[in-house]
Amino acid sequence: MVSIAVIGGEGSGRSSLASKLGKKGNTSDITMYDFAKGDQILTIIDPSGYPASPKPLTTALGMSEIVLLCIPPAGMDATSGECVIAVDQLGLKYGIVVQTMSDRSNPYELEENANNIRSFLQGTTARDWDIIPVSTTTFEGMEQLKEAINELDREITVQNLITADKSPRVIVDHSFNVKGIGSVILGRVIQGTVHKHEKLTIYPINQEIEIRNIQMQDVDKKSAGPGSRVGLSLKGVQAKDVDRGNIISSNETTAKDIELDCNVSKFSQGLAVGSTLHMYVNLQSTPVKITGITVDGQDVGEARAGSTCKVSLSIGEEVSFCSGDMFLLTDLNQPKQRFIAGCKYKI
Ligand SMILES: Nc1nc2c(ncn2[C@@H]2O[C@H](COP(=O)(O)OP(=O)(O)OP(=O)(O)O)[C@@H](O)[C@H]2O)c(=O)[nH]1
Ligand SMILES: [Mg+2]
Repeated sequence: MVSIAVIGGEGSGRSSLASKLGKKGNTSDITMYDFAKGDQILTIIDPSGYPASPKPLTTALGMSEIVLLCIPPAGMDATSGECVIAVDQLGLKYGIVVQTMSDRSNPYELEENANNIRSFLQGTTARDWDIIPVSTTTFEGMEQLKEAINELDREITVQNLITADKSPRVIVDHSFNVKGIGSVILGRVIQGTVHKHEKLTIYPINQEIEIRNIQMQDVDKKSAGPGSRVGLSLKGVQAKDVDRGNIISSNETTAKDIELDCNVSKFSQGLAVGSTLHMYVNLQSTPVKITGITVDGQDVGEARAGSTCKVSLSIGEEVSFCSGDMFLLTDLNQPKQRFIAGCKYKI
């Protein structure tokens, strides 16, 4: 069971690829596709509202373990560059570059593009990703792509098991009321294992809940381990009070003012005290104001592109997170590259 974000620039073939990997389901600013055959279960997420807004991209990435980066025959552009920067700042390691619409290309162009892609990915978390030419019209490369996804899926499953005994964390991506059942959320277990009848808290609204029932692929389960996509029915909270980005857990930090360790992107204008940015953490999203920057313990007014610093942020609303979670700082007014910094919270 693995979740896959299909990302890339406008018209890069994302939706065509997603629709060949699974069956279309829920649509909002992201579109979900499902595939289930035997014990292979894939959830594919197309950030349909990107690049107009960066939020669908951060949502899709926040919901996924594998990234498919779509690059059309025209090659990389500013938007695919922005996608790579987001992947790198979030520290995402598992992915594949898909050279889409390969039927419209030729071996020389594909090879030249692959070389350009490899050089752009150097020094990023995507540096070792396979590059696979795929056509959704002739199906060239589809089998190879599916095999590469399976291989990553196996690797991720092994990694996930390491966290199975940690305290559970479920990131909510949908919530609704079901007649006769009550509040139901859809989400992903990103750590630990959730059990039926377990009592946990939903953050940041800080509401105690009990897990009444667990479903995976519409089948009732007693528990769900790390990496599972789950539907949970909850006692103790109303669906209307639950938002995308809420976290079901036993131990989150909730704050409005925080200090983060920050890597400022070399493809940015840097950071400045007093500026207002947008912050994404897991599936939460909120405006933030930079109230302070320190470099080597010294207060400074600015941090240069490509540098590291500590930033103090005043957040528009309470957010919940754990040590090690990745935060993205975004400048929505930048015309080309909006992801300014990747940050980490350390206790
Ligand atoms: N020949 C060919 N055309 C393709 C292929 N994949 C996509 N296309 C076409 O390319 C165009 C863009 O594909 P989409 O899948 O809509 O791309 P997208 O990235 O979802 O585009 P937006 O959501 O509009 O940004 C469409 O007209 C597709 O029919 C392919 O493998 N071969
Ligand atoms: Mg699309």
